[in-house]
Parts: sequence; structure tokens; C-alpha cells
Amino acid sequence: MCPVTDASEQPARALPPGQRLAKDFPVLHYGPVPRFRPDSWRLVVNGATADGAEHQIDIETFSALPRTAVSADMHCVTRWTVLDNDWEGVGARDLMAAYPPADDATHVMAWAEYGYSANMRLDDFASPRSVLATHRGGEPLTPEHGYPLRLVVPHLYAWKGPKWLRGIEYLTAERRGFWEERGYHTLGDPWREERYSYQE
Ligand SMILES: Nc1nc2c(c(=O)[nH]1)N[C@H]1C(S)=C(S)[C@@H](COP(=O)(O)O)O[C@H]1N2
Ligand SMILES: [Mo]
Repeated sequence: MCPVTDASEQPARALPPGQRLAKDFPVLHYGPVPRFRPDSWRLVVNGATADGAEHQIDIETFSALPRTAVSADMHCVTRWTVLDNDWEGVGARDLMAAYPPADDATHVMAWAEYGYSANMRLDDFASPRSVLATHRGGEPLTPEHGYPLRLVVPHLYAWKGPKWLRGIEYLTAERRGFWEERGYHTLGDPWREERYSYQE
């Protein structure tokens, strides 16, 4: 069963091709929900950083970064869409300002607990609407939706936004993430319906 509404419920606006409105807010991920351990939790920024160093950001340091709010629709490649999610957290551009990439960085790998990963172009990550989200709808993320931190890149399919985010790796060449290695598109723009790697 797909968690979508019936055709009589009209979306508030046009959806990307092949998408339908979800009922409520589905939970979808591969593997178990990790437990948050605040003492050992770090967000790692590494790879092609400007200073060549690996940065280990603890939760207190992360909490001191500038905050931003973004309202965005969420499109899962399995064809459901959730409109108007109010995310709050740290803008990707503010993270990049604090922990900048090297000049030759072109791509990002976003890493989650248990080795889940998603790749994207640096320009996609650097969108003013990309947010490392701690809250949705004014409440902290629930464990199954990514507590304490998830990446949201609204203009890409939602698999490009790891829940339980633990790392941003700057890359100087494209590498493929978890789903991108398993037949999904390296770019993943829902408006262009970039679902599968055979379309590349
Ligand atoms: N760590 C992790 N993040 C993930 C996934 C996953 O399997 N593991 N699935 C992605 C997919 S395919 C979707 S559609 C969204 C679903 O987010 P939600 O469960 O909050 O609706 O999470 C994304 N982030
Ligand atoms: Mo998805």
C-alpha cells in the first residue's frame, strides 16, 4: 500500500511529475533508528576542507551556529510528497562559512549513522534553502524523523537528505552515495523527474 491520498484530494499547488500527496508524514528509511548519544555525537566536516583539517563539531558547538528557518515541500522518489514542512536549523551556507570547502571542491557526500550516504553537487548543497534541520513545525525532530539532525535539500528528492546526519564530506570529484550506487540518479531533481541512474 502506498501512503498516498485518493485523487479527490487536490494538492494546494502543482506537484513534480509522478508525485501524489502523502497521508500525514510517512516515515521511510533503510535500517534501524539510531539512539542519540549527546556525549559522543559529532558532526564531522572533512574531505576537501579549505584548511585541510577534519572538523569534529560537538552538539554544543553546533548549537551556537547561526539559525535559519525554511518552509519546503518534500518529495520522496517512491512518489509521495509532503507539502509545507517548516524546518529550522543551520543553513548549509552558514555551515560552509564556518567550515569552508577547498577551492577545488565540487561535490558533497552527506553521511548518516550506520553508513547511509547521499551525494550531491556542492552548488546543490549550498542552496540558500538547504538546511541542517534540528526542528520541524517548531518541535525537535522525532527519533524516526532524524533526531537530532537531518539534512534537507528541498529542490532534490528526499533521499538526498540523510536523517541522523553525522558528516559532510567535501569532494573534488563525484562519488556515489548509498542509493546512487543502487540505481538512483546522481542529481535527483524531482521537477526533472531524475529518479534512476539509467536516465543520466
Ligand atoms: N539515514 C537515512 N536517512 C534517510 C533515509 C535513510 O534510509 N536513512 N531515507 C531517505 C528517504 S528515501 C526519504 S523519502 C526520507 C524520509 O524522511 P521521513 O522518514 O522523515 O519522512 O528520508 C531520507 N533520509
Ligand atoms: Mo524516499
